[in-house]
Amino acid sequence: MITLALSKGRIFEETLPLLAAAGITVTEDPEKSRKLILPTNQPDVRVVLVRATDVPTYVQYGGADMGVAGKDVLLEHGGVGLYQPLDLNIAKCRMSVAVRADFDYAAAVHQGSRLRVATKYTHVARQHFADKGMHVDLIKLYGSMELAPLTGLADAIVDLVSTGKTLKANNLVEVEHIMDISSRLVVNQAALKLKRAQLRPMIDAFASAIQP
Ligand code: PRT
Ligand code: MG
Repeated sequence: MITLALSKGRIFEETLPLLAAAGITVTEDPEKSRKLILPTNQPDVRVVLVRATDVPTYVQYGGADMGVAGKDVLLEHGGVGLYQPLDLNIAKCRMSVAVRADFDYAAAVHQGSRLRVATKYTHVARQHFADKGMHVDLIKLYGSMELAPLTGLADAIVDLVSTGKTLKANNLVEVEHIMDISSRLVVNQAALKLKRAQLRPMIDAFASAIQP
């Protein structure tokens, strides 16, 4: 049995064409079903639905043989024990620093002010500001980062941006682009050895279907 860990929503949707290239069709709709284990047209392949941030953990400990996770999630997880053979070029976005539209970020940086930064991505944020030689106080949040500058919780946020509509709707502006983000295929290293005959052709099929 091959178990593939996916998160509901954009990662699930955007992984479907790659699965199709490997001849795999998920036979139940996760938005309609309450099942957490979804069967496929291949009796020896199943999909488990987990939170996006839990995908690397499932694969690391062998709860799943493979999974699809955002670079953001992998950088925070650390990638220990994971083989990352492919950038699938899906669920693309960027990680950015954003502030309230009326906040003069450039001046604050120039003056060396100690900024409060709220984010779910503390590892990436710490590295980014350390590289710039900036002193920041990081505040860990688990969601709705956009609210932090609006309520005075923080001066800035580090968050993912795709269309920019969420920032705009909350009167925030992007002031720094930290990195581009896409999702990767992650494989359990032991599974790759033990189930190589099944996994290798799937990985190759995914590779052949990656859109530029
Ligand atoms: O939503 P949930 O709390 O369950 O978990 P999650 O947010 O970790 O999962 P999900 O499915 O939303 O995201 C999975 C992966 O998709 C992330 O790890 C990213 O790699 C990738 N991805 C791509 C995004 C976005 N685009 C994105 N726009 N993840 C989140 N967003 C959010 C962003 O955080 C912000 O709140 O969408 C909002 C901004 O979108 P725009 O279009 O308004 O700019
Ligand atoms: Mg989300």
